[in-house]
Amino acid sequence: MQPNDVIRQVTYLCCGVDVPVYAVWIFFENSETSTNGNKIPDGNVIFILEQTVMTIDDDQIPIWLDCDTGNDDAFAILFAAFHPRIKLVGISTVHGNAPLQKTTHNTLAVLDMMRVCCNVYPGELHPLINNAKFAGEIHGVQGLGGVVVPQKTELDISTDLTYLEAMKQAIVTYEGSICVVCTGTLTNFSKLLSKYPGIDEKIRYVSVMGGGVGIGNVTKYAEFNFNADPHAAHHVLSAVSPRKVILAPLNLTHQVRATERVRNLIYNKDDKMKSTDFRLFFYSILMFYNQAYVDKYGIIDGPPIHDPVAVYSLFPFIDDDFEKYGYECLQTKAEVVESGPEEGMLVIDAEGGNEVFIGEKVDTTKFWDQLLHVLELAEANAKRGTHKATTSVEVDM
Ligand SMILES: [Ca+2]
Repeated sequence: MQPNDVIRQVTYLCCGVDVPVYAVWIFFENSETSTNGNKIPDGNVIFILEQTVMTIDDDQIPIWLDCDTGNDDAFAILFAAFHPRIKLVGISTVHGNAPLQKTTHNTLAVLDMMRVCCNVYPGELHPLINNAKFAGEIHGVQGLGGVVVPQKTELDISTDLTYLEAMKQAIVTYEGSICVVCTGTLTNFSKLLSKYPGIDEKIRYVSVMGGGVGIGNVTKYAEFNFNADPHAAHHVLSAVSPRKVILAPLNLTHQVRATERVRNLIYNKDDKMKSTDFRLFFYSILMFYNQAYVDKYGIIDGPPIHDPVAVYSLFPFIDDDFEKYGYECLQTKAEVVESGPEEGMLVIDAEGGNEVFIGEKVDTTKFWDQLLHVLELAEANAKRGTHKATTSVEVDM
């Protein structure tokens, strides 16, 4: 092996349930053989140079993300993977914005694009009882409208465990400090509670994007995630211990709009620093999402960016400082209507259910400042790698 054989070093930020590592992969070009005489195809990963075990900082929050990767889930993944306060320990995927196969593939593609290696476990194909319903009007038929992700991803799903076993292992590993963030239907989390009764006692908080107080988006009464699997939503709100569930309902997320000003801070074609392909990816899915909200709801001042708000909502609780984040919430018993015309409706001041926190307000300027900072960190990580083009995306304008 000659030094000039090494043409690229790609640093992946790796995180897993067991041992997170930084792995440096060496690529070869112009080499016919390695030191042991084996043929080496140009450009393939052949060797892990180094692994450095990362320890969790006291200030970091271990998070398991359960998502149905559509356009706003992609921002939740970005936020969870790169916010310095967060250690993303694993991801499970679920049916929701699109069929499971697509939400899983989108998750892998977003991680690939950001050069993040994370264990991804496919979860449930269907709701507990109802037939699956998808949100193609908002997220596109593929679930990630605005971009065409590669058909083949570098990162593959993890098959060493089932998603339930993997979630349990992560929760046991980080018992007492781990938070689960659910940004899709609650089918997976409901199944986890059923399979491992009492496991919620080991979780610090469960932050959920879902519900609406007096408002809906798929029906007059119900928000999509709760409506798509109302039985799972009902189960989660009634089964998780009191004051562990934090809801980011429509009332809160509709305050966090990706306005034109925000969109131009994410991507600006006239600014060399802000006109990269990396930024174009997020801008493109945001613009598709924006148009969907204009067409379906007549919202013209920017789409609500629901899912990363569920990640962000953990901070006021973990820091025990609502004022710092301009965060306000309601603390009440809540439940979800399981069937009928009000299927999926969130009911507050309910006789049933446990006490939950329902977000009412957040300082949106501080939220966007943090998200834009995280975007910079993610872009810097992606730039460190010069990976093969299989991880690039085609913008579908
Ligand atoms: Ca979602």
